[in-house]
Amino acid sequence: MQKRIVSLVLALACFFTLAKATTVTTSAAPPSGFDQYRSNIPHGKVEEITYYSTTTKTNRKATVYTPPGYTTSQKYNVLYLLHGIGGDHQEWLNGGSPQNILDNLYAENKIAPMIVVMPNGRAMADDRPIGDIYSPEKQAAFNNFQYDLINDLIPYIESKYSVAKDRENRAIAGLSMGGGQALNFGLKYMDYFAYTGGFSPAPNTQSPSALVSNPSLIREKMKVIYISCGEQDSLFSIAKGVHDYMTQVNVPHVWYQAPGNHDFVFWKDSLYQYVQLIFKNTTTPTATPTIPTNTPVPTIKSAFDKIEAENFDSKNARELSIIDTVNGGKGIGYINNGDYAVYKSVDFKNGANSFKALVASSLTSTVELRLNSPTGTLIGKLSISATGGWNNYEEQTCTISNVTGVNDLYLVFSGPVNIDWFKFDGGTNTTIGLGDLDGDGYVTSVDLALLKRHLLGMGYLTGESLAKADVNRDGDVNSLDFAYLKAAILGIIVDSPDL
Ligand code: FER
Repeated sequence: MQKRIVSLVLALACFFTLAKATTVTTSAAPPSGFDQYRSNIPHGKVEEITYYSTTTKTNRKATVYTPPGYTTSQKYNVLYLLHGIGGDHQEWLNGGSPQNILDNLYAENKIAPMIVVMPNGRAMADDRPIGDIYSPEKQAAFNNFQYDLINDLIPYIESKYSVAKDRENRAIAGLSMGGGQALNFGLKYMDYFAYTGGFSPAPNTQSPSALVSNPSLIREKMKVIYISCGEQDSLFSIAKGVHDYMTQVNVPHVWYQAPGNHDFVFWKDSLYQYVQLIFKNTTTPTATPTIPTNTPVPTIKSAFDKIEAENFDSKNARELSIIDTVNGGKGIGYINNGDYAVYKSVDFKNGANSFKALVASSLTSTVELRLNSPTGTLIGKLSISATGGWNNYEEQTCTISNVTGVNDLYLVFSGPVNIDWFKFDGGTNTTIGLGDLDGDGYVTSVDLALLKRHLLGMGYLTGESLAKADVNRDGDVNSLDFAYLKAAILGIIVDSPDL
């Protein structure tokens, strides 16, 4: 059982890497069409609301998106999504297609249900973006909006919509001036918000040390802090400064930088990422960022195909190098006692029983085959007999035992040998790509949803997708697999077979 779990851990290694890191860099743009209207899916509803503000003593407007199938029999999370210096409550709707982005993500089962409230963040009597939009009064109104938000807008929304009212059900985010507001207010009113996102935050962002004046409290309370900025944005240094400072004082956050400008192309990408991070259940109340979705499953190679010796992922050796072999290919040579070479994510499927390598050597030596570390489980030992020369290649074999599933393979050498390729034999062909039920190359909440549907009898997995659902490889697809997969997606390393 232990080994099976190790397989899962390896299969999802990228998740765990990200779970520990405070920095996420992704070059993955959202899939094309992520912001386009799709006619064949359910749609949310967009409406304009008017509320009375005791802060400005005026009626103020906001745009509200309710998700597909909104019903008062359910309580919803709320995201407060803020605009930039030249915008108002319609800016996101006009430029950012948030309704399409969210509709599409709901259809793919990638986000938790949420209402999105897009207010006017310029809290002054005449809050239109007219005249000098940079004037000191207008900038002050962006700061003043915190009082409107806390005292007027949130109470209004919570009285008119079916809303869950805990801090863990409330998120804030914004672009540019709104990004500054989201960071300033999100980290100031942590009793109100457990998630904040600053997209290309503007100079209204507090200095990093003022913003993060209490790192330990932020660590304790915030579930997601997301900061992003396009690399060509003239305001890049503001976001980067906050990111660097948070890294320095050890405040977990998600940082997204990518080629991009101060525009909606970048903000739409940021929204797409941010909404997938928020309102995800974590099993502990401590503040760690939830795990980004769309993390690739590591490339897994079959143990039963020829593995070219020179394609090692890493090595521990002074001299070991890639050599030309007589057949025109490549191999490894210049090996000394104690050297090892590592081949990551080799899938032994249901088990191998022999090993074969094309080797050349004028001397005798041994190659130990070990799993997951240079001193890990010994699955076989190849005794190299002299082949009559460093260019006289011949196949030599040994028996193999004690291995199934995906493992990192360590070749541990006792002395010199040249190796062209190697492979294993004797396994039966079971499935790779554990947990990736829909076969899209990623293990995501979509896969979890498919498994859940299967277990509830709503949509039956078959064939390869069923095999991939047996994440603990015990031969059954059941709620234990669901627990493992969920834990893996949440970034919890499960090392106990008893859960
Ligand atoms: C500034 C540059 C940009 C500034 C604000 C912005 C307050 C905001 C830009 C935006 O919201 O798009 O110097 O000062």
